[in-house]
Amino acid sequence: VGKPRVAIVYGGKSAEYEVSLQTAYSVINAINKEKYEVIPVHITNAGRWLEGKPVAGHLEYKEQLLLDENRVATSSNEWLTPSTITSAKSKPDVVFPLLHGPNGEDGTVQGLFELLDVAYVGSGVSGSAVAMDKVLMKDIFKAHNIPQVTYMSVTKYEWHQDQHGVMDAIHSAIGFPCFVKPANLGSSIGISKSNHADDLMKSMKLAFLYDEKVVIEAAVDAREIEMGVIGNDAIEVSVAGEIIADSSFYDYEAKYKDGHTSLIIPAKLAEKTLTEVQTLAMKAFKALNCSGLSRVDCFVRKSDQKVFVNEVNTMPGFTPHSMFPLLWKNTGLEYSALIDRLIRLGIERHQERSLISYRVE
Ligand code: G1L
Repeated sequence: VGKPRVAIVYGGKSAEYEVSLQTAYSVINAINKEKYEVIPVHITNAGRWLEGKPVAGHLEYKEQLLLDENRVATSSNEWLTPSTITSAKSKPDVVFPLLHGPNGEDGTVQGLFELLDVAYVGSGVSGSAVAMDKVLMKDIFKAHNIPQVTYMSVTKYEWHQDQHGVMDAIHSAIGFPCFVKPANLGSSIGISKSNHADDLMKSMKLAFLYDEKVVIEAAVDAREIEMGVIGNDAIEVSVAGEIIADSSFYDYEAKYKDGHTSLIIPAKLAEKTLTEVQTLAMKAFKALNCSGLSRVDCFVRKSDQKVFVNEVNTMPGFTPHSMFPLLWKNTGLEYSALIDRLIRLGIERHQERSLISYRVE
């Protein structure tokens, strides 16, 4: 019996292409190659899947992950085509999908792996899909009585039907200041803050450039606290970390996207508040049917320390310098050990599910 084969899938047709490549580079260099056979799979910008040779040693440059098409066997991506589901020739034992955006984080890639009956790291179809849609996510939190800030959602259709009616509804249900966000984007693109009714029209138009559905949230004066959750049925939560945004950046995107933030780990929180956010993080993970891992982002209101969940990210930043791995490092799980743990969780989930899958004897 050889080593388990781990396929690291990265690239893809999204704006996060570069981040994905950088993350794959970090993961491949950190993964225990004595224990696993590591196979790089590059999804090019054009959407082609290229499978490389197993990575034996340390990668010097991330450009090595581009896998020049000339050096790839034509049959290399056979396991990805539905007609070869049953031919296990090059099928990996587990896939590590480092993909973001419309083709990687909304459950579609997870669905492909389900059809191929291959284990993968992270949440399944429903957890991935729901966490990608802020409205679905919030509606589920509501059904579970999970505390969150006041919100409402508007579709582009409703907006075009009656802009002034929608503006009035936001005014009375949410008030100001509020955040206006496209429902479906993982990053901060299209998000803006409205301090007055005058800003709202502009914020709504901006958000609708990026999605058919928009969510409007009350802005609370709060600290931003994040935790990592790992596990399948039995789950564990990390220490809490705090994001401090550079207040000199007015623009939401500049503030959060371009690294104008600092991370404080562990966050300075009262024992009682820490327990509250950690319990909330695990509840949110369960409510969304997550598995493997998620980063749960919360608010702690400054005036009274009340805690709210903000969102759950099933595919958080994952370089050694990202919040999620740093939280676990601080909790006692180093990057390599974290990767090993997530791979085993992916395999375990697949094994458990295959035992109950539509078996007729
Ligand atoms: F496979 C995991 F572990 F579930 C996983 C998948 C994707 C962890 C983290 C990520 N992150 C991303 O894909 C990214 C959006 C940060 C680009 Cl690399």
